Amino acid sequence: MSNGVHEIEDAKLLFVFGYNGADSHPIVARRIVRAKRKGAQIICVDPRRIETARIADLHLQLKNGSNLALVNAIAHVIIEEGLTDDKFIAEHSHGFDEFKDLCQKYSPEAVSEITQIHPDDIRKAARMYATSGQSMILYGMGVCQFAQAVNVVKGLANLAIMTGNFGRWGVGIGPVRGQNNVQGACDMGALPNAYPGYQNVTVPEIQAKFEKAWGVPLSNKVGIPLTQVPHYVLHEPPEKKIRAYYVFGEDPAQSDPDLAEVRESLESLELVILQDIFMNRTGQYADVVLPSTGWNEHDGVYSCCDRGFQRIRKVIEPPADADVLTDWEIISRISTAMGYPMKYHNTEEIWNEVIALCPSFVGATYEKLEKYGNIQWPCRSTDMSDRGTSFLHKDGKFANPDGKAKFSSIDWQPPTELENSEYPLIFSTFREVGHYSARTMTGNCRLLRNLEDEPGWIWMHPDLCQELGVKHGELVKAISKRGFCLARCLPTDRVKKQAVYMSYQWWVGACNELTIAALDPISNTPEYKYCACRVEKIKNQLWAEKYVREEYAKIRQSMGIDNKKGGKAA
Ligand SMILES: Nc1nc2c(c(=O)[nH]1)N[C@H]1C(S)=C(S)[C@@H](COP(=O)(O)OP(=O)(O)OC[C@H]3O[C@@H](n4cnc5c(=O)[nH]c(N)nc54)[C@H](O)[C@@H]3O)O[C@H]1N2
Ligand SMILES: Nc1nc2c(c(=O)[nH]1)N[C@H]1C(S)=C(S)[C@@H](COP(=O)(O)OP(=O)(O)OC[C@H]3O[C@@H](n4cnc5c(=O)[nH]c(N)nc54)[C@H](O)[C@@H]3O)O[C@H]1N2
Ligand SMILES: [Mo]
Repeated sequence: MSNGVHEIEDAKLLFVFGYNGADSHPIVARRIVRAKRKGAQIICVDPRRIETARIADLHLQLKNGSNLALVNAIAHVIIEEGLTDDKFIAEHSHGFDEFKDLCQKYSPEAVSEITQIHPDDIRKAARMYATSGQSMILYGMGVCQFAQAVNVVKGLANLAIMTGNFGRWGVGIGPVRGQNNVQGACDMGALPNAYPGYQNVTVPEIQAKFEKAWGVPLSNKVGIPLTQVPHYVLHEPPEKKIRAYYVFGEDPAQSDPDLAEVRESLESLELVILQDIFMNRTGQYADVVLPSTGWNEHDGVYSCCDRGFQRIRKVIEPPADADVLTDWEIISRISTAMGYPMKYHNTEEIWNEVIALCPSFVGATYEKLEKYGNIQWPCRSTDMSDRGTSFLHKDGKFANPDGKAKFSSIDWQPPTELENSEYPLIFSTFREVGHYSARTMTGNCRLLRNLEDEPGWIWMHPDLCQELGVKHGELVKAISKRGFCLARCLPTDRVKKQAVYMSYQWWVGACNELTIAALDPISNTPEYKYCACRVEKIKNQLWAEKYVREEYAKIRQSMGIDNKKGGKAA
C-alpha cells in the first residue's frame, strides 16, 4: 500500500474497488466506517451489493470483468471536464499525452454496454474522485484475480497520478492484501524473482552481496511461480520438468484453480513434502509430512499490507505429545542435513540478518518494534527517531530512476472464458466471513463449523432460481468445462442474474473444480473471478444430501479429523 491502514479514516473520499473489507478484513472495515462517520464519501465498485455498497454514496455495480473499461472511462471524464491536477502531472509524471489519446475512445457512453453502468454514474464517480481533494483507492481480489489484473492496478494508479492523489496523508492506493502475513512472505523473498527486500536475483551486485553474506554461489535465474507448477510437472520435457514439490503453508489441492489438473500434477510428482500445522487436502499426496507450530506457539515478525512490521510472541507451549518444531527450526535442520549448516538460536538472530541485507528494512530493529509496536518500511536508519514511512511518494517523488510517476496506456481486455450456450452463466468466487482460505484451520474448529458447514452456498439471483426451479437451501450442481461441485442455493438480490458466486473454502463444495488456470502474464495470479458455468437442479435431494455427507466424512478421515467428535454434519 502507498499509505498506512490508519490513514484510511482521514481520507475525504474512499474509492473501494473489488474489495469486500466487511467480510475479508473486519478490522480494516472499521476504518472505512470511521471515515464515513468523519464525513468521507464512499464509492463502491463491485458486481455484488456488498456491505460497503450499502453504506456508499455511489455503488457502481459493474459487469464482472469490465474493470479497465470503467477505469479508463473515469479517466476520460476527468480529462474531458478539466479536473486533472496539471501541476502534479507536469512536475511529477510522464506519458500523460499518450494516455490522453488512449482515453479518447473510452467515453462513458462507449463503455456503458461493457460495464453495464449508466454514463451519468461514471461521470458522477469521476467528479467525486477528482474533486474531493483527498481521495484514496482501496482495491482487492476483484482487481487481482483476473488475467488482466496488473494492468487494472496501473489504470488505478493513472487516476491517482492525474489528480495528484499521491504523496500526502490520507491519499494513495491501497492493495489491501490478503492474509495477515502475505506481505511478509513477499518482503522476505518468497518470490521466484527476488531476495528479501525486493532485491532482484538477476542484478549482479545483489547476487554478489548475498553470495558474500551466505558464503555460497547463488543462481541468477528467476524461478517458477506457484501457479505454473502444474504446467512444469505435466508439460515440460524431462530436463525442465519439476519432480519434487516442497509445499509449505499452502494447500494447492484446495486453493489453486482447475483442481483436476492440480491433482494430476500432484500424482505425477516423484516427491511431495508438506510442512503444515494441520493435515490439508494436499496432505493426501504427500510422501513426507513435517508438522510445525502455529502462530501462537512461536515468535516472529509479520508484515501488514501497509508495510508495517509487527512482532508476534509465543503465548503457549505446543502439546507435550505433539512432535512439532517451529518452521524456522525445520528449515534449518533440512538445510543442515543437505550440507549447508544453518545455526540460528532464535528469531531475533534471523531478523537481524534480514534487516542487515535489506536497505529499506535496516531500521526495523527488534528494539524499535518493541518500543513502537509497528515500523513501516522503508525505514533506513537504526536511529530511534526513525519510525519508518506511513505514506510513500512524499513530495511527488516516485521509485522510478527519474523520480517520476509513469502513466500506462492500456486497453481493456475481456476475460478469458466467456459465457456461451452450453455454459451461460458467469462463475465467480470470493471468501466467507466465518472460514479461512483452505479451511484447515477453521474447519478444525467446531464452533465455526456449527455456524457454517459443507458444502457451502452458491449465490444466485431470485429470478435465476425461479427459472431453474430451485429453492433456498436445496443442493444444486455447478458445472464448468473442467469440473463440477455441489452447493446449496442461496437466492439473493445482492447479485445480478448473469453471475453466480461461491466461496472457495469448502472441501466437498470445492469451487476450484470449476475455475480456470488463466494467469495474469505479470503476476501469475489466476482468473478466479471469472469463468463460464451452468447450474443444474438436482431432482433427488436425498441422494445429494447423502453424497455430501459421505464425501465430507471421507475427506475428514483422510485429513485425520475425528468424524465422531466434531460438530454437526452437513
Ligand atoms: N474470513 C476470511 N477473511 C479473509 C480470507 C478468508 O478466507 N476468510 N482470505 C484472506 C485473503 S487470502 C485475501 S486475498 C483477502 C481478500 O479479500 P477481498 O479482496 O475482499 O477478496 P474477495 O472477497 O475474493 O473479492 C473482493 C470483491 O471483488 C468482487 N468482484 C468480483 N468480480 C469483480 C470485478 O469484475 N470487478 C470488481 N470491481 N469487483 C469484482 C467480489 O464481488 C468481492 O466482493 O481476504 C482475506 N481475509
Ligand atoms: N476460487 C478461488 N480460489 C482461491 C481464491 C479465491 O478467491 N477464489 N483466493 C486465492 C488466494 S488470494 C489465496 S491467498 C489462496 C490461499 O490459499 P492457501 O494459501 O492454500 O490457504 P491457507 O488456508 O491460507 O493456508 C495454507 C496452509 O497453511 C497452513 N498454515 C497455517 N499457519 C501455518 C504456519 O505457521 N506454518 C505452516 N507451515 N503452515 C501453516 C494451513 O494449515 C493451510 O493448510 O487461495 C487462493 N484460491
Ligand atoms: Mo490471498
